[in-house]
Amino acid sequence: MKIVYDSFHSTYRPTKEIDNGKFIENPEKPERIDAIKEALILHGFDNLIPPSRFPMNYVYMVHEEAYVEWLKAKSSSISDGEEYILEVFGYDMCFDTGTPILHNTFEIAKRAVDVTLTAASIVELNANSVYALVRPPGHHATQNLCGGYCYFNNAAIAASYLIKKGTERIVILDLDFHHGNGTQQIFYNTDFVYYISIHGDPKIFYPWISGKESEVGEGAGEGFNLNLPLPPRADWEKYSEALSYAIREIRDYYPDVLIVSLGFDTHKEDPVGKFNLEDEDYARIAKQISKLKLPTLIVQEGGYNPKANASAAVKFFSNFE
Ligand code: SP5
Ligand code: ZN
Repeated sequence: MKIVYDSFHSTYRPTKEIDNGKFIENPEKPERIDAIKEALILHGFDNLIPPSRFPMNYVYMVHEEAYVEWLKAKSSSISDGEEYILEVFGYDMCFDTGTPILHNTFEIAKRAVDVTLTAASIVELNANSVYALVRPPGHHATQNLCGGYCYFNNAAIAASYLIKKGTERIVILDLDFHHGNGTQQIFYNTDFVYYISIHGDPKIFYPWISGKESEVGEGAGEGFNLNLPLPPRADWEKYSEALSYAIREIRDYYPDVLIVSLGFDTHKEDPVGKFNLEDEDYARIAKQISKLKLPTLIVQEGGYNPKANASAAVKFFSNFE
């Protein structure tokens, strides 16, 4: 397993967000990712690759110029130590109050894109699986809005990169606890990318605005968007039904590359997600995915308990070929 990792992420430390009108601690912290890195190294995964730099045009394949410019200008207007949280919806290009802008948000979000594109470029050269161990996450970021701790949609940018390089069919399998509203939006009307997501039912859980089974894609994309919402406290018994269904869909579609948006906020010890998966279940998930024998790019999304992230990641990658 090749892992692409950039230690620079640890300089990015948002501290707060607004939930229910109150400031709460922001759980999207460096420790989430570093706990995974340390645990994987301890278990013999020592193939850590630093990112190369990629030009901004790959970001522009997914995100609107006005949004990218806004994020850049907003970041540089914030002084070191300050955090800006959305004030005026529709003026600020963010859809929630959980996604602060710091002085280095733009730079760090671009570095996460570089990590993901480096991983994508290795998959392209025929490695069977590569892990982009990144933060901040990406799957909530839409064409022109940040949200859910996400600024640039790492997985969507990787998919667009691979398509530009000649890959014709891609599946993005999103296993984060939350629906990837951004990734769905970006590819909703195209059949190049088939988006499949298993997540907490948006009638109850963030992001609320998307993730229903009835969202199947439109135009050329009709039939290339599959949402599999699950109830609170779903355990392996419930989860595995949805996963088996998703795996069958992927096998039938037979993509050239599989991208997995992997969130460990499905773990029962996660403070944000509300599923009941256990360490051993991540071994089962990995086995089912690697049985597909597809070139696979795994992109880190959520997961907010560093200890649970670490044990889930060790189980996952020890069982992934
Ligand atoms: C990438 C990712 O996992 N983003 C997740 C963002 C989740 N934001 C949490 C929203 C919290 C909702 N709080 C519910 C109200 C209970 N007080
Ligand atoms: Zn999540």
